[in-house]
Formats: sequence, structure tokens, C-alpha cells
Amino acid sequence: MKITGHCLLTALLALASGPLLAAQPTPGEDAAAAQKARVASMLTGEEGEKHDVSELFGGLVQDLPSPDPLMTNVDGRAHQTLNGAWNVVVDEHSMGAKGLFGTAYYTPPEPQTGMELVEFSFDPRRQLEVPGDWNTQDERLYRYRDIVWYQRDFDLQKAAGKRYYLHFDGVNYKAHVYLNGKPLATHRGGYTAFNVDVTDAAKDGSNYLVVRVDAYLDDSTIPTKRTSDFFKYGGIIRDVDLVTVPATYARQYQFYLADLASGRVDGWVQLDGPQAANREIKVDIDEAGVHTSARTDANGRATFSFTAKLDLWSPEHPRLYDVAVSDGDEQVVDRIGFRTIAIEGKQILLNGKPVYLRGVALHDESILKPGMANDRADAEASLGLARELNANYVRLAHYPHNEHTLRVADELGLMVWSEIPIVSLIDWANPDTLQQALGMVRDNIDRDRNRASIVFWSVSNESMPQSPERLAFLTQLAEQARSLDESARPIASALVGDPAEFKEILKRLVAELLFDPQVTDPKVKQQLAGMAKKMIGDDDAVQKVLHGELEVMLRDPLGEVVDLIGYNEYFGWYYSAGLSRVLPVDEATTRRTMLNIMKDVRFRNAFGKPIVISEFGAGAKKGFVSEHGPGAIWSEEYQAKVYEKQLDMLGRSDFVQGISPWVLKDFRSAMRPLNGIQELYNRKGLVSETGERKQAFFVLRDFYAQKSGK
Ligand code: GCB
Repeated sequence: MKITGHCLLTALLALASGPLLAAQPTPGEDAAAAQKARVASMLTGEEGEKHDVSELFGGLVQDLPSPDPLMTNVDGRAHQTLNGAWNVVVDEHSMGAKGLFGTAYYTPPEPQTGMELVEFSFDPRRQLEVPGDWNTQDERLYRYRDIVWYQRDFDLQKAAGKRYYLHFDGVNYKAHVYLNGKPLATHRGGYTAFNVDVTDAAKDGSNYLVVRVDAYLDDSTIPTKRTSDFFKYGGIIRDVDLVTVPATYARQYQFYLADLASGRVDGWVQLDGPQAANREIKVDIDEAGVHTSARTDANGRATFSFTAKLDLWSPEHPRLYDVAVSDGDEQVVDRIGFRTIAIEGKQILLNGKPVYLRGVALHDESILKPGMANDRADAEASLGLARELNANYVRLAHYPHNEHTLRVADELGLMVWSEIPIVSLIDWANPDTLQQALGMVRDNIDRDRNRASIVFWSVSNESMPQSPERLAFLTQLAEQARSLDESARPIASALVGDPAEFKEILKRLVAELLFDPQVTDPKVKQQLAGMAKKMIGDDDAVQKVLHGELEVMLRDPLGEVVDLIGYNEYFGWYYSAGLSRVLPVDEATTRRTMLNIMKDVRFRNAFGKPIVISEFGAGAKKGFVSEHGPGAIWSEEYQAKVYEKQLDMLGRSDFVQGISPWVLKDFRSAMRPLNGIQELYNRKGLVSETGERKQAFFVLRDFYAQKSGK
């Protein structure tokens, strides 16, 4: 074997750091140890000439085992926060899991003699706040989408009969967790909670906790790297806690109003631990006089069914009860609201009565500070604005939001559409991508199934193209959601316009322009006449199109799978831009015509299900005055006008049972580089990124006031 250059260094590392021919660790268990073993065998000739000098330069890191099944309601249990300043190392070469010379970044430091070559350190000179995205904390990391190692110590005195969990409410986008030098678990996917049982890995006294955070995305991840219009913040974006539970504890439970007429509440409790079988579980709802109990089966699951006289949860009266679940060793108290939600024909029924969803969509970004939202104050600020709009509903786009938001929504009485980050083009045929998505649906429901506010689980946003692979993929997600949520919340998806729908709109525009007295150029008229003939037919047919309804009929086969059809439409904004490209008139004329025809649009679907307009909107920069005068694109006036036309249009479709205009607040998006206006913000907010209300805010507020009978 020829040993040269870097390879020699690598071989020396092996000699210095452990037994030659050390047993190969299980793949993914400990990358640093694996590297040492490989180098050792390289040196002794086991691997012959196949050695790989790239070993020296970090490289890909294998995934560790999955986290442990998720517990719900961390706040209702004994816990200690691990929020605060964490030490960090930015690792764009992915060196840390193996480390130069085998000192992986997760290895606790050893006593120093002053003669060790170690080329990284964790110390207070470089720190990031947790929770928090790194992009807005350090301008050097604004557009960084790679690896950062986070480290902090925590103290613990372990007690007999207890288990300890590290609980993360969200790490974007992939987390490797290490404690006291031990690789423990990998969680894939941002925005969803996970926890790791560290009872064995933790010790009395100081513990050395390291999390490798990888924000890299590609075409097979969810979300993908490119096909969604929001900023891909990296970091430990949400709360971190050390949770203490008894050896056997109630990991998950669900209580929900199963029958409105009789007041029957159904539920179940799932214990986790060695004593899970045949245990008595007590459930108390003192304020409703409920004191009941059941025994767990061999799998540690107890089921409940009892009747109670409960004040129903609703937007007008968001009543929550303290529900206490006790298994003898622990009592977990949750604040739970009781209501029913159902789809019947074209209607949405809340507590058995039809309800119109006066909504708004929002991203999980803060109004109070730059970057992602992550605490109660953020939730109160955003949802407070929704209340100011007289909303009773919010669409939490495009991924599960932080838990504070759901808790505040429960308290404020805002119904919630909850979704996972399946946006546009996804690697539908990739089984690994499907596994990621199924995991997200599970994580999301495991955290939030007791939130009365959540009325729909959505499986996708503007997913495309309408292929069999996509349908099979999303059908599995819908089935997963149905099987994990016994309360049978409706499943939704936000669909998007397809060519057949746009063709109908184009026909109407052609007919309209053909008879438009402001379009005078004979050549243009001739072109329009030609288009009308080809697309519509004879004069009678053109007259029918001109004076009839403009039906937008949704036929996407995903409509069959879901219970509620969301639809994103951009009449007055994108549609005018897109369709003007195929019309012989300018964009201004197309926009004017489009705004005129909107009153005749009717949204329907082939499945007889209710439609919620999950998005509409227009961009406006707060205070912008165009050189072209008032009402130009990007002005508040134009945005407000689109809202007026939209609200009028949507009120004419009896299929439409609610709306969530896009979007509450201007949000960061790397897709929006227009200087002077966007500056990397999507400007469709009803308020600016700092909460300044735009004109459209008041249009919507007044509309909702009137809708709610205020
Ligand atoms: C959409 C997407 C949303 C975008 C929005 C827009 O249809 O669902 O993610 O941000 O349009 O502003 O273009």
C-alpha cells in the first residue's frame, strides 16, 4: 500500500486514536468512530488501494436512528427550558461529524496540555439565541443554507424512576442530536416537534449537548430547495426543553366531542414505559364534573367515552377546560376545547351550524422582531391582528407553526387550517420523500390533535402536476391523517388553477375585448375576432360567453380524496399578467377587463364539496406612490381595489364557504428581488413586515365586520 500526503495524516490519526482494526460501528451510529476504523484498516492494508482521501474533508454524514415517539403537551409536564444563548460553529465543509483528526464536534472537550491540535471551539465568542433562526441574528448567515453546530451545557440530578427527554419544537431542516459525546438521533424536516429519550445518555452534573443543524434542501426534501415562495430559515427555530416524566407516562392522549346531541366525549390515552399495560388512568374535568377512569390494554392504551354538559368552544366563546390525565405517577393537565367540525354537502358545520370562514393566511414570521416567530408575544401580535380584522379563522401556511400560536388560537377562538410544507413540485415518485411527508403529518398531529382551534389538516399547497404519482402520494398522506386523528377532522388541500380553468377565463377576456369600445385598433380587433372564432365558435357562442357566468370548475382528482377543497386564485393579480401575454392588448387593458369580469365568475367543483378560497391577493408596498399615478401596480390603492373586486366576486359563489386572503403580513422570500419595492419580501401583506396596516386591511376588516353582523 502506498501512503502519501493527506492519507498519511489520516493513517497517523488512526494510530494515535484507538485500536487498529477497531470494530466497525453500525452505520450512522458514530461517524467519527467509523472514520477512525476505516483509516486503521487502510493503514494495515485491509482496504488496499480503495482508501478515500476525501475522508479528511468531512463529507456526507449518515443519519442516526429516528427520534422517540413524540409526547404531547410539554408545558403540562415537569420541564426545564434550554432556550438561551448556545455556542455555535459554522461548518460549511461538513467537517464536524468526523472532525479533523477524529475530534468530532460533538466530543466533550478533554483536559488540555497546550499541545493538542484542535481546530474548532465552542465558546461564548460565537453564539446564537435559541429559539431563533440564524439568518436574522447574524448578517454573515443571512443567506446561509448549510450546517451549524449548536452546543450548550445543562445540569441535571437524575432521580430514580424518571425518564428525561430533550424536546425540540422545531429545527430547520435536519437535526442530529448528541449528548455527552454520544450520537443519539436524527430528525428530518423542519417545523415539526420531536423528542429524544436521553435517560441513559444523560448523567448527574453537567451534560454536554450538541445539535448539528443542517439547513440544506434539495429537490427531494420537503419543502424543496426552490419551488416555494418563502424564506428557508435555518437553525433551532423553536423552544428546546428538557422534560422529566415518570418511567411510565401518558405520552399521547386525545379527548374530543364525538356527539353534539348527547354531549358524548370520546378519548384515549397512550402510556409509554415498562408498566404501560393494565394500569388505571383517571381523567378529571373538574369544571364539568367529569371524574372517570379506564384501564390500559396490553399495548398501554386506555379508551374513554363519557357524556358531559360542556360549554362548546367557538370563535364567539372560546371556552377551554382543564383536562387532567393521571396515571398514578404523573398528572398532565391540558387546556382543551370541545366542539364538532364537519362537512355536510357544500357546507362547513361548526357545532352543527353552518359557518363561513372569515380568514387570513399567515407565515410563522414575527411582527415584533425580524425573522421567525417563536414565542407567545409573537403569537398574540399576529393573531391579535387577525382578530382586529374580525376574522374567525386563520390559515397557518405553509408548514406547522410554533406551538404558542396554536395555544393562542385556542384561547382567542380562531379556527385553524394546519398544513405541512408540501408546496408545488415534489419528488412524488421518491419513496424516501413520501416517508418524510408521512413523518411530518404524524409529527404535526401528535403535537396538536387536542387543539380545538384546528379544524382542517391540509396535505398540500398548489401541488403539481396532476400526475398519478402525485395523487397516490397525497392520498397516502390523507389516509395517514385520518388514521392518526380519531376526531375525524376534515382533510383539505389548497388546489391551484389548471389549463382548462385558464382557458375559460381567456375565452371570456377575448369576448369582452372584442366588444370593448376602448379597444379601437382595427388590427387588434381583427386578431381578437380570429381568436374568438377559434376558441369559442360562431357569434352566438361568443355572445353566450360574453353574457353568461364564467364558471371555474375544479376537477383536480385530488378533490375526490379530500373533504374540503381549498383553492388559490389570483384574479386581479397574476392572472392579468399571465393572460395579457397571449392577448393582443397591453397589460393595463387586460387588468381593467379582468377586474370588470370578476363579478361573473363562479367557483364550483366536480365533487359537490365546499370550497375555501385559500389564497387571493395582490402586492402593495406600504406608502408607495407610483410615478404613473395612484392605482398603479404595487400601490395600496390597487391592492385595495383587488380586494374589493375579490370580495364581491367570492360572495356570488355558493360553493365558497370561506376565504383566507394571502397574506396577513409582508414576509421574506428570496424569490422577490424587485429593488425599491420587494427587497426580498413578498408584498402581499395586509400589513407591512412591521405591522403597518395597508388600505386593503381596512377593506377586509369592514367586510368581515359586516359578515359577522357587527
Ligand atoms: C401562491 C403560493 C404562496 C405564494 C403566493 C404568491 O399561490 O401558495 O406560497 O407566496 O402564491 O404570493 O405568489
